[in-house]
Amino acid sequence: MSRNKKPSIEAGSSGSRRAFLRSSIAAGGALVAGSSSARAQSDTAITQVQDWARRLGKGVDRTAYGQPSPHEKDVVRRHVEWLTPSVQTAVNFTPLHELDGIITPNGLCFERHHAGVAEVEPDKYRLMINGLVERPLVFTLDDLKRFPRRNQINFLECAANTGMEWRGVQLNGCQFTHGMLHNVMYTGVPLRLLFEAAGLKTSARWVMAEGADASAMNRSLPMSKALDDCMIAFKMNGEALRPEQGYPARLVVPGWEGSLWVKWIRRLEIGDEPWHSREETSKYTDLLANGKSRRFTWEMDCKSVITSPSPQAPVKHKRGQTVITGLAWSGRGTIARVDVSLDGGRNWVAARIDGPSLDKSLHRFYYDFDWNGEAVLLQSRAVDSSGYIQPTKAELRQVRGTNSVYHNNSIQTWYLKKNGEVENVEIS
Ligand SMILES: Nc1nc2c(c(=O)[nH]1)N[C@H]1C(S)=C(S)[C@@H](COP(=O)(O)O)O[C@H]1N2
Ligand SMILES: [Mo]
Repeated sequence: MSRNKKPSIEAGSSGSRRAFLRSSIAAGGALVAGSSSARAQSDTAITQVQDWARRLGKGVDRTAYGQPSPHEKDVVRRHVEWLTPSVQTAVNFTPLHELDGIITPNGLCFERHHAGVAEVEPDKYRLMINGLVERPLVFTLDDLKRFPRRNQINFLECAANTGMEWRGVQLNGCQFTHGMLHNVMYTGVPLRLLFEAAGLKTSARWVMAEGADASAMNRSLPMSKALDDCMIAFKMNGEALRPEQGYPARLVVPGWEGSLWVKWIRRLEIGDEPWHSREETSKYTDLLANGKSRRFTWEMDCKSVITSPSPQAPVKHKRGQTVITGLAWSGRGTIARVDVSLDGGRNWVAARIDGPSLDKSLHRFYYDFDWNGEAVLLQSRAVDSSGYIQPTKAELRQVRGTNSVYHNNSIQTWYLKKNGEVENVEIS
């Protein structure tokens, strides 16, 4: 499947590159002003009074939940037909190419279920803490809402995100290659407070988090992480969790792989060793080149992707001022810098990070450039606050082989063609 495309693109020296950038900024301004002034003389969309200004607008909606403009009807989650044999053991993908900033709107957060969306009744919702505790406890939702709350913005990435690209290029669009990712502000109760209420025994080392859905999805979590920054969330971006995201409550495990973020959470059992459940043995382990499996790859490595231009977000103009934008994130902290390459990784220029730089949260970056209309091999490379540099696909394969599905955090290449179309390619 891999297509080793290597259009010949000149790699300029850094001196001439600086000169190019300087002149391109000036030229970019002129180009935009040029096309805009042509428009000012001939464009009836600005000279004529439009229909929407001739009559009163639609009245205030007095009851309903607000919806996006009908013109945005294509901004939706999508799935890949061959990937999901049933709608219950399924995944869909966040339309990253349509979004900006760092927050994922609730209705666009990708979903991953092992047994469909559990329809939990909030009145009958219960969370139990048992095992190595002084006082086993059962909380209602109202009980949980009486504990002191915390707000935090965190990304959730499924370990399988970009997994289909391990062996070669497969999917044309960052929605499909990178869209098992969302970034949400959660409101909830720190696990530490709930465990204090139950009283941990001195032998308490591990937590088993179990969901109320039919898969009873469960994972083992080390106590140190649980006490550090995990919480039971009941709100996302200010409103109640969506059913798809675990209504009425889910586990938040900042920076760690998505399968640990148990939805519809019903039980936290405290133990002194891990449980080695299905989702941490036969699944969510990494098969290495020597046939051995790596277990407990919890932290999500530093990663980035250009979200536009990208295969689903082609460039519509012929040349001139162009916004390159994307996302960068790391399970180990914040993003220190993002570099962008226009020539498949030979030369790099620093991108501009804009918006909040928060721990274990998506970061938004921009690179504003003057496109000369020629083919470009676009890449982004992130460096996190621990100093870790996002690897190339070749570097990752050297260490991990090609048997893996999970934890592919390699640099993505988009081939921007002269006609503005963008294709997913791999360069060697
Ligand atoms: N109870 C339960 N929790 C679950 C799952 C599940 O199937 N059941 N899927 C897990 C996986 S594999 C991922 S990647 C995330 C996905 O979270 P999302 O659906 O909010 O995107 O939830 C995790 N929590
Ligand atoms: Mo996942």
